[in-house]
Amino acid sequence: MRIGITCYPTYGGSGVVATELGIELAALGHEIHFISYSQPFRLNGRDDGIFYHEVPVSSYPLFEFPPYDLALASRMAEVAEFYALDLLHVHYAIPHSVSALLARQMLAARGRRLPFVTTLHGTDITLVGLDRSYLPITRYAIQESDGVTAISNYLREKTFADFNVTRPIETITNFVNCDVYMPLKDEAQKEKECVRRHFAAPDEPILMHLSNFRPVKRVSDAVKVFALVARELPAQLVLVGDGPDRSSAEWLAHDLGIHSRVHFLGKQDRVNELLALADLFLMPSEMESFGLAALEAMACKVPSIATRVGGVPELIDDGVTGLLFPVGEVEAMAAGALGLLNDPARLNAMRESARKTAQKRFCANLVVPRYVRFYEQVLGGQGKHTSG
Ligand code: GMT
Repeated sequence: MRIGITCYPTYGGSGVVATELGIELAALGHEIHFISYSQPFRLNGRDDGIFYHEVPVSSYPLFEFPPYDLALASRMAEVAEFYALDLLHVHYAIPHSVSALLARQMLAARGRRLPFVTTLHGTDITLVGLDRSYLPITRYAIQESDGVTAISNYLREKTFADFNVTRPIETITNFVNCDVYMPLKDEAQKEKECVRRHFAAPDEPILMHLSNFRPVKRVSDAVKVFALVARELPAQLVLVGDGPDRSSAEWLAHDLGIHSRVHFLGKQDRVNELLALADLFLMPSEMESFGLAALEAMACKVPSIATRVGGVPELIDDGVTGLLFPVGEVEAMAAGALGLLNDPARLNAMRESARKTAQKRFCANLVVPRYVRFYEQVLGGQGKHTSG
C-alpha cells in the first residue's frame, strides 16, 4: 500500500507512534509518505520506502494566524495525487482529520478516491477536542473519517460518551519494537555500566522519568517521589525530555536539596538505551490515555510507579507489571518504590512480568498487522468504514 501519514512531528507520544508505525510499515514493504510541517523527530529520513513531504505555511500580513490546516490539506491532496496514495492515516484529530477530510473532498472532485483513517491519541478527545471552539468540527471529522482507531478502550469509550459519536471506533493499542526496546544483552553490559556510571554507582538504583514535561505529566511529583526515596536509599533520578515544566522541576530539585542526585538530560535520541539503565520508571501523570513511555520502559524490563488514570490500567497490571496510585499521592508512590527497591526478588519478578507483557501484548509485530488489516477493510469498503 502507499500510505500518507500525518502527525505532530515534535516531541510527543502521538508523533512517536505515527513515526514508529511508518517505519514498521515500510519494513513490511509498504510505501510511506510523511506529510507534516517538519520531519518527525524519530525519523532519520534514510529508511527504504519512507518519504517526507514538508508542508510550507506562508505568512501574509493579513494572516494573524497562518492557516496550517489549509496548507496541510493542499499538500495532502498533492502528495496523494503525485504519489498515487491509497489512503491517509492521521494521528491526533485536531486539525489533521479536518485537513484529511478536505483533501478527500478535493480529490473526489477530480474523480479520485482518498479514504482517511483517524487515530485518536489523548487530549484531542479529553481536553482540546472538548473546547467548544473545536468540538463541533472535531466531532464532524471523526464521524466522517473512513476509519477511526483509538489507542485504548478508555479513549474509545470517552469519545463515544463525550462526542456523541455514532460511528464504530476500533481500539488498536500503542506498540513498541521489542527488538529495539529491550534489556541490554550481556555484550552490551560493559557499555551499559560505562553510561550508567555517569549517573550512579553500581549499587545505586536509578529512577527514571521520560516525557515532554507538560503540566499533565506532573514532573514535580516525580521529583517529590524521588526526594522521599532518596532519604532512605542512595538512589539517583534521571529525567529525559524537555518542556514547559522543566525549570520548575529544576527549582524543586534545588529547593529539596537533592539536585546533585537529579540528572536532567533534556531531549535525547535512542531513549531505549537510557530506559534500559533504569530500575524503576516514574509516570505520575494527571491523565494518560495510554502511557507510551511506560510501555517503552516495560519492554526494557523496567516496571513503573504510575497513576491509575485513563488507559494506564489497560497497560499496567497493578502489583504485577508496576504499581498504580491515585494522582498526587507522592508519599504512597515513594513507599511503593521503596518497597520494591528493598525487595530485589519482588522487583525482579516485576521486571520479568513487565517485559513478558510487552512481548505478549504490545510488540510491533503483533499490533502493526492490525493496522494493516484495518487499512484493508477501509480500502475494501465503499465510502465510510462501517465494521466494529
Ligand atoms: O494527547 C496528548 O496529550 C498528546 C499525545 C502526544 O502526542 O503525546 O499524548 C497521548 O498520546 C500518546 C500516544 O498515543 C499516549 O501514550 C498518551 O497517553 C496520550 N496523552 C494523554 O492522554 C495525556
